[in-house]
Amino acid sequence: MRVTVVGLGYIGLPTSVILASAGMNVYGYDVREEHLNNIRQGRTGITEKGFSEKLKEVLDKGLLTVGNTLDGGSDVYLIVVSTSLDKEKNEMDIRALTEASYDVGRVIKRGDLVIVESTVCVGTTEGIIKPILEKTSGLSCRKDFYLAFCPERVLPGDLIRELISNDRIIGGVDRTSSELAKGFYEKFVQGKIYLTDARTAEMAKLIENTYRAVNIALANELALIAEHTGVDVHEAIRLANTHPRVHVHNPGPGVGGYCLTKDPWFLIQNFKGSRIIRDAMRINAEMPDHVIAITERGLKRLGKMLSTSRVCVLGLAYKGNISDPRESPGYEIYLRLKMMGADAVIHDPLVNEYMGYSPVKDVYEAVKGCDAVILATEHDCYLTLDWERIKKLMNPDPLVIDTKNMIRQPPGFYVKKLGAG
Ligand code: SAJ
Repeated sequence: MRVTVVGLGYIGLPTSVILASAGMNVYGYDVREEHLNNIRQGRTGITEKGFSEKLKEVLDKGLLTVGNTLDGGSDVYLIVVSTSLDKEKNEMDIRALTEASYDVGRVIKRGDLVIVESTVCVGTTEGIIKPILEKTSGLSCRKDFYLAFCPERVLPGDLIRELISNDRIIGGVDRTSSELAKGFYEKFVQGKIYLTDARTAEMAKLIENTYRAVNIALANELALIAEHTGVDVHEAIRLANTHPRVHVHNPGPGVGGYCLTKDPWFLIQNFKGSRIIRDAMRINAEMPDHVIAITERGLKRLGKMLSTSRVCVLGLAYKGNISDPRESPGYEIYLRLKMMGADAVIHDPLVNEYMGYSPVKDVYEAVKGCDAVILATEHDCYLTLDWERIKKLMNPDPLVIDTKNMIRQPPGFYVKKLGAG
C-alpha cells in the first residue's frame, strides 16, 4: 500500500515515520523546499523520544520519501496540515487545508481513500473538503472515492508512543469510508478504534481540548481565589484530588501550544451563546498579565520598580521538557515585561528561536544582573538549579516568581508562588 501524507509538520512528519515503520510505502508532501531538505538530512527540530532514530531508519530503507509535487500513485491520502486561528476574529483559518484539498483533489482516482486529521470546526469535512475534492477530481464521493475525518490526539512530549497506543475516532462520510479508514489505522494503531460519522468525530476532537482548556481555566481561577484568601492552591488541589471523582488540573502562567489556544474557539465559532468556554479562554489568556502583576508587587515590596528592573523568564517552550515554543506563556510574559519598560531576557536550553528571539542557553549567564526571575516552564533542569550561585549573580534582594510550583524556598530569596496567598 502506498500512502501520501500531505503536510510534514509536528504531526504529519512523525505520522509518516510511524506509517513507514509499519511497512507502508510512504510519500510525504510539503510545499516548503528548505524543510524537505532538512528532513532528508534528518534535521527536523522535532525532539520527541525515538523520533530521529526512526526517521533515519525509514529514510535509509527508502520506505519514506519526501517531495513537493503530488502524484496519483497512492491509495490513501492523509491530510495533516495545520489549521490556525484568526486571532482578530477568533475563528478558524483553513486556507492551508483548503489548498491541500485542492491539491489532493487534482490527483485522486477511483477507489482512493482521503483521510483528514487536521482539527476543524464541525461540518468542515462534509461541507468544505468534500465539495473541493469532488469539484477538482470530477469524481463523486461515496461512489468513486472515500472520505473520513480521523483527528490526531497525540500529546507533544510523548508523541511517538501515543501515535501508536492511543485510541482513535474515525468519522467517515459513510459506512464504507469509515470501514476503509479503520482498515488503514489498524495497520499501526494498537489502541481501540471507534467508528462514527464525520461531524461527531469533528466535535469529539474539539471537546477533548476544550475540556482541558476549561479545566485549566478552573485551576487558574482557583489560584486567584487562593491568593486572595491566603491558601496554597497546590495543597488544596492535591487534597481535593484525593476524592475519587475530582481531577482538578494545575494552574500556571497561561495556556500555550497550538491546540488548547484555538480548538475551543473552533467549537463555539458558530455558537455565539457560549459562556463557560468563552470565559475560560479569557481567564487563561489573562494569566500572563497576572504574573506581571505579582512580579510588580513583589519588586515593589523590595523597594524596586519593574520599569527599572532586569527580569529573566525561565522557559520559552510552551510546556516542560519540549522544544516547542508556539503560543508560549513565557514569551507573552517577556513581551509584557518589555512593554512595561523592564530589561527582559529569556532562558531556555531546548528552544532555538521564536518570533526572531533566541533565548539564552546558559541559565547562569541569563540571570546575571537580574532583580527577578520568573519560572514559566516546568523544564526538569529548573529543579536542580544552584540557587546559591544564582544569588551571587543576581542583584541584591533577588525575587523569584514560581508560576509552576517547582521550587522550595531557596535561602536569601523573596519567593512568590502563583496560587499561594
Ligand atoms: N497546562 C496547564 N495546566 C495543566 C495542564 C496543562 O497550565 O494542568 C498548560 C501547559 O503548560 C501548556 C498548555 O496547557 O501551556 C497545553 O498543554 P497540554 O499538555 O495540556 O496540551 P498540548 O497542547 O501539548 O496537547 C493537547 C493534548 N490534548 C489533551 O490532552 C486533551 C493532546 O492530546 C492533543 O493531541 C493536542 O492538544 C492536539 O494536538 O490537539
